Amino acid sequence: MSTGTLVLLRHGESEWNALNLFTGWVDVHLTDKGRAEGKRAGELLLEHGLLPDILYTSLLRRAINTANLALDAADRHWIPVKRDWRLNERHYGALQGRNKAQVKDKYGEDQFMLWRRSYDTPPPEIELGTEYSQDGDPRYADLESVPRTECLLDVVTRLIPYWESDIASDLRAGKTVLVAAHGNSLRALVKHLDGISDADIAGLNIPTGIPLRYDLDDDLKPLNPGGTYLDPEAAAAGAAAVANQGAK
Ligand code: DG2
Repeated sequence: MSTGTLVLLRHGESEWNALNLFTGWVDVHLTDKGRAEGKRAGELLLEHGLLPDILYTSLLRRAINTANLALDAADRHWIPVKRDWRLNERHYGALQGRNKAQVKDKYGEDQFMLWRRSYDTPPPEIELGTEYSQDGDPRYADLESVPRTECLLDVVTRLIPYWESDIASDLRAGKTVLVAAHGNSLRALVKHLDGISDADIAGLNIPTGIPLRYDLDDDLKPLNPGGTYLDPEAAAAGAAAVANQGAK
């Protein structure tokens, strides 16, 4: 049996993406634009004959709802779903709920980029019991402790074992696998797939709502390194907008 196909999808624009706020594990809704992006993602899947056999999502509604809209548009709303916290966005610590441009102005470009894009420097920890912390949230009841901040290395550390134990098995079984997740959880996965260095991953930004296809060999190494966006022009514009998010 030949190896399946992987499709990565960052959720459509969220309310906090639109407000330029650090989001992390805060469970915000999609905007109308984000919902339209979800539907368009499904139309792209259909146009390219990329019909998912199984969906993986985080536990956050922006990824869950984007995937539902996409699968509905692709007539694949009925496929099995697996949801796991390990696909969640990276926990943005005490930055959750804060405006990106204001954080950049207050702490300077270097510190802002260190928190946002360095591989191993997490933002300051969020205080337990505050508005945007997730302690006590029932969806994380099985975790030994809910993160209070994470850097990208932490996301790689939690996500890759799940990739190996679950997602990779479905790909080895020849399935078309849709993974609906987030800017940084998908950066962690792409880093692993494409073997991107700790330094170079800083320059990689993932646009909202555009499916990214990976064809994989038997060792699950990409036959198309970097993947192939189903709408490359929109993806380039979207990635540039993400890179520029501190500027607004
Ligand atoms: C964004 C990513 O995550 O932000 O948490 O603010 O994909 O869930 O909207 P998403 C957030 P950056 O790391 O690009 O600033």
